[in-house]
Amino acid sequence: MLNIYTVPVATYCAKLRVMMRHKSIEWTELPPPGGYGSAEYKAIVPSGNLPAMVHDGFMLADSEAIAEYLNEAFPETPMLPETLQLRAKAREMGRFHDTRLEPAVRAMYPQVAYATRDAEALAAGGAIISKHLDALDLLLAHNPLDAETLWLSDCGFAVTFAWIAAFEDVMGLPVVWPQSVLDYRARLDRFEAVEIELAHYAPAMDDYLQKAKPPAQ
Ligand SMILES: N[C@@H](CCC(=O)N[C@@H](CS)C(=O)NCC(=O)O)C(=O)O
Repeated sequence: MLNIYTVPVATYCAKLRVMMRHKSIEWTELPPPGGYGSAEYKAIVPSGNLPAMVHDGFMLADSEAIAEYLNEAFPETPMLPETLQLRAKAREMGRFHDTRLEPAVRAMYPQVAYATRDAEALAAGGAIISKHLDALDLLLAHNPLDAETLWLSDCGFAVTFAWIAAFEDVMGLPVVWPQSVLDYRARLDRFEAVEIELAHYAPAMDDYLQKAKPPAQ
């Protein structure tokens, strides 16, 4: 039995759901018992982080550790390349997402609420995200991974691109997308697992983004 602890809006659980859908893994989603950061939850997941997993009694936290574990535990439809060097390149992309692009997008969460939004912070955040998208443009230009396959490293990008686009839409986040990144996003969105997950995730994103709207006159 595979239990995933999460909350509906969690980006990194959406990332995991993309991979679990792609590999046809069945899972049960649970809220952290006692709430996020509670002593009750830390008794199960000592770091208190989300997402976390318990698979047949084995607990693991951190989406990338979980994704790699599940990729091996459920070997059908492998999502890491066969050779040492290509696997390393896939991990390089995944780390770029988890440690650079997504944290820059997450840094914009405090700007979502219309009432307390700071125009300068929004502009500065957009510039940082654009800088990371430029770096991704270069990474993609040298990316040796087969473009017809959905890799572990693709799952986070598919979700984070949806957040960047939503932030552009609801709060005018100023972002410049290199054409190669737009093409990459379109390519990811064509995978069924990505399409299904983004449709499933949209209501949680919409709920979170309600506070971005100006008050009704
Ligand atoms: N790199 C982590 C990031 C996950 C993450 O940021 N989770 C948030 C909730 S959405 C969290 O647990 N924050 C509290 C903390 O880091 O202590 C992963 O991939 O799992």
